Amino acid sequence: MNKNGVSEEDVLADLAKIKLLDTPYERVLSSMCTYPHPIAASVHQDFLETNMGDPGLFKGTTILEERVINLLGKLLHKPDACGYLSTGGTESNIQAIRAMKNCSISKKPNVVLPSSAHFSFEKTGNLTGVEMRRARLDPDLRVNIDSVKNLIDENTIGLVGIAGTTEFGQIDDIQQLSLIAEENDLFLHVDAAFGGFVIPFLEKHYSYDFEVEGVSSITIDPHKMGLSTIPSGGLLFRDKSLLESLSVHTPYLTVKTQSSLTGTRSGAAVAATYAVMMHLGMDGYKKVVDNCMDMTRYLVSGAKERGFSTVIDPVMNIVCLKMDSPVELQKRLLLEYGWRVSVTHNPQSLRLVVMPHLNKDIISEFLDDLASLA
Ligand code: 0PR
Repeated sequence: MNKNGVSEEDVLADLAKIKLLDTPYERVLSSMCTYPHPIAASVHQDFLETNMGDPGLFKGTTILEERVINLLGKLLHKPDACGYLSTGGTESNIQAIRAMKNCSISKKPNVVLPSSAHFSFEKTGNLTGVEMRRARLDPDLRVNIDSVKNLIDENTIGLVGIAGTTEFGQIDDIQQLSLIAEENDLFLHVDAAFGGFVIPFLEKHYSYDFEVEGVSSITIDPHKMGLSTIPSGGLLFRDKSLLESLSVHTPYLTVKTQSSLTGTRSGAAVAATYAVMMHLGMDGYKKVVDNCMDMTRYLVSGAKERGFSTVIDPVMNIVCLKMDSPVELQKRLLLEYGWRVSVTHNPQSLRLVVMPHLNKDIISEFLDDLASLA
């Protein structure tokens, strides 16, 4: 740091220049995040100093968190679910597995999860010491139920299902997983980090949340399709005992225990999440998802017209185009046109996430650029 401070004007000019290096979302088809809704952005600003790590000091913001958990619980068919707002899907997944471990007696615990599970479960395994056993997928990229059954042994403490896989946007058969969990007396965690704000608003009904009896916990991220500010992740439990198993004593705080992984925690994101969920309501989110699905269909038909085909018919707003060497194309799309796309490896494809920051003009331009290179 300099001895003398720099003028506010100079600092802001410096920041504005550096921010130009960030990719504007209008060129991004690889992200599961987007511009926060304006109400979330402005409320975030109003609550910047609040800290959910010491809730006794911020009683108002704590009420907002309780309300958000209630709103998320209603969205997931369990208004009395308990939980908290985390920093995102990674923290929620870590905590869900940690809770399973804390409520089990096995000395060498393992969890069976789809091989499509997000890489946060690799971190989870490393941190918790719980072995992550990856079940293979069916051709439609949902987890293979026999493979899950075969991996269960006397040290298995739980299962994981994904409702909106990161790469392909596929939804595992949560009802089947629930039956296996109940038969074997296992916990079942559903990772709906992305899908949680999409699936309830799709035309087709999927049973994937607390509506399914065996589901014990759910990850759902407001900072993805919930249009809230970063960091806003959700972790909800059916039973209090799982959440309580995460609590530690906090001798010098305004409260006696804390269950979150982080200590100091953003109340701004809590307030922002409350604001956007209240403001949009079910109808507002339905419009957001309808728009994304409309753009998804537009992208798929445009891609097909240009000779491409999809790995699966998109279930949600993620499109994967079959490709022999997607990495090469990914590089050229960036270098020649400035597009950010991602790739999948198994099977190989060019992966496009159709977020609310896109529109049909952007998609048409992208498709023309793609066709010119392929
Ligand atoms: N679970 C699922 C199903 C996810 O898709 C993700 C993230 C997580 C958990 C972890 O969530 P956090 O990143 O909030 O901890 N999925 C995206 C990914 O890793 C996140 C992302 C967002 C990636 C924006 C890129 C990006 O620009 O691919």
